[in-house]
Amino acid sequence: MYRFWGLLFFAVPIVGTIVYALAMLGVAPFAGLRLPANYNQAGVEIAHLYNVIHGIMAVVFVSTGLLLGWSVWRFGGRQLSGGQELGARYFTHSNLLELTWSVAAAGILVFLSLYQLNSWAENKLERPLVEIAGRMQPQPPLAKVVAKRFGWEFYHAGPDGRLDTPDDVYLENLLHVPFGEPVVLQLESRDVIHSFFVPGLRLKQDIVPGMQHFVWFKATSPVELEIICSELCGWGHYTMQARMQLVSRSDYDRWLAEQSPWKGFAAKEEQE
Ligand SMILES: [Cu+2]
Repeated sequence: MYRFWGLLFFAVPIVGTIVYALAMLGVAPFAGLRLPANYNQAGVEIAHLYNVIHGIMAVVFVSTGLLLGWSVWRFGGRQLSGGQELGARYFTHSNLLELTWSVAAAGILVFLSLYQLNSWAENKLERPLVEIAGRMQPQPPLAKVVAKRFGWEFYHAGPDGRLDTPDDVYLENLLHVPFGEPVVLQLESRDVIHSFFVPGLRLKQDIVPGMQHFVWFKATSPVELEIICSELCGWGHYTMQARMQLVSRSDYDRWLAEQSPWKGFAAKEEQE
């Protein structure tokens, strides 16, 4: 019977590894477990970081799983010469053990934080710059994304290029974005913590109520991508899905001019 439990424990790392390998090889139905194709210029680098972290996790997961299975297989139900069952040795404390796993975990975290330093700076700290009035300034957001329970509001800056003005174009659960250029989005939440996740761009950012977050990316193709919330935010969390429509810059400008509730406003201003 103990052998049976040992086999079950062995199955966890082995089946886990096989499923992971099948998913990575794109074998149906496991292919759906991996990330969709990447359409962000920085996505290759971010996907590489995912893989490094997965690699470290895989070593820990497989080695502890095998060790556990082997322990149950080897020692489970063994009897001493007197017929008494061999029990586990119990001790309350071991400084050496505590130190070992604390230092090992800290070492991995320090390595990861140093390893991703440049990617983090590029993708989370250094917002793209543009020249405004002769000075290089942080690029203004193309649209404001407002997360709420349970959906997404998208306010596209109108032809004046500014947010929170009357020419903004509002859409529910559909975001229009030009591809082939850096795009900045401003993220806000109406209620609780949400997380803006676009798997096809390898882009994810938590949204904390009362704060403004900015994300940026450079999409490569005219595709439609899925936007989801990846922070459990209530009973309807799973329904927080939206689409991101990537279009060319000229199509975007035309669409914006057509949709803007104040169309003609800018033209009239120019005439005066
Ligand atoms: Cu949410």
